[in-house]
Amino acid sequence: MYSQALNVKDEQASGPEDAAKLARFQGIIDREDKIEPRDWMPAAYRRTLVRQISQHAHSEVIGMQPEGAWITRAPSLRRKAALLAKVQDEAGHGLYLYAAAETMGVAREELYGQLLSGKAKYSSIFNYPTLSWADIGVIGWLVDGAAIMNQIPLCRCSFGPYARAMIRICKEESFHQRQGFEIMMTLSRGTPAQKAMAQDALDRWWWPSLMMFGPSDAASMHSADSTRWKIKRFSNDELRQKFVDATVPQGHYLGLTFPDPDLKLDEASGHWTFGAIDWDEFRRVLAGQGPCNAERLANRQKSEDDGAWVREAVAAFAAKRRAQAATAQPQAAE
Ligand code: BYC
Repeated sequence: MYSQALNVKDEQASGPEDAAKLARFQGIIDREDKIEPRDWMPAAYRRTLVRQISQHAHSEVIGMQPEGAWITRAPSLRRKAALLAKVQDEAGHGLYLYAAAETMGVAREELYGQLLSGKAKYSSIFNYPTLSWADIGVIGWLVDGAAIMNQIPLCRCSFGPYARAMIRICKEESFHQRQGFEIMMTLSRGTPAQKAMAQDALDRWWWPSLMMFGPSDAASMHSADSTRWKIKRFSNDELRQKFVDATVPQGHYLGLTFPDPDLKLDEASGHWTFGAIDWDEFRRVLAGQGPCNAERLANRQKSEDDGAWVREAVAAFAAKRRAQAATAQPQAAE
């Protein structure tokens, strides 16, 4: 697989992309077949996928922190077991996604480096703090709900390894969403203090959840290419609207209100219209100035440093096994 990926790189390095290759490539996409790592692809397609898949992987890994902070404080053994499983799933999603990015010939260490240096983005949503147990419910309900809305279409993405990784990820995200909604149901049917906690969490997480879908279509610089290449099947605004339409009735079912005075059902279209998103806040968070950006990256750096000895030990062990195998083989042949 690695040599296939190198072939892709070599081909890209060998000169301008000719029209015949581009036509073949776009033909595969237009027929709804998959582009595989061994196939020729334009450099820009590869760049976009490495960018998106690795940022997605970073989001899963950084996304473990806000919820991980509540594992020791979960209110019951049942809640603790479910939360632990969810956070472990997120580590697994990160691994599938880094592996999908690696099929394009980029080293995982390079991608980690981009995250730690602040060069690569991860989802804006994980730069907000989890202040109460209700935040764990809201993350499952809204954050995983938004993630599913965005990720189900990615199961049909044109790049095979990404599409296949997304199928399993989406199955697990669906469990995550349900466990979050169930926490919200319990809290909103609980004591007045529990219901107030659920409402406060919704108030704080609603707008950041809408920002997860990315800038408005007019400001989305990658959408045109990604749509042509069938990486994106729906625009940022389309997915945001689908999410609002699906989620508002759920919130009303919980007996909660949304922190948006402009939210109303447009009877003619059947869609919920909503107020203006604070794009300045979005841009600040992306620029590293959200409430928790520094903390998230510092924690990630600490894990990287603390794990260095494990990586060294694993590499030394693997080298020893290789050396043993090399000396053992001639004897076995005698
Ligand atoms: N946060 O041209 P655009 C999860 C960036 S994890 C940060 O529209 P594109 C979960 C964008 O990257 C959820 N950055 O871009 C885990 C680009 O910057 P660069 C993560 C954002 O790629 C644990 C620039 O803004 N999901 O599910 O066409 C627990 C311009 O945007 C954001 C994924 O990663 C943002 N919210 O569309 C629970 C899904 N939005 O790269 C849950 C895969 C935009 O030029 N990714 N940017 O520096 C995608 O579907 C697309 O990349 C996006 C953006 C829709 C996010």
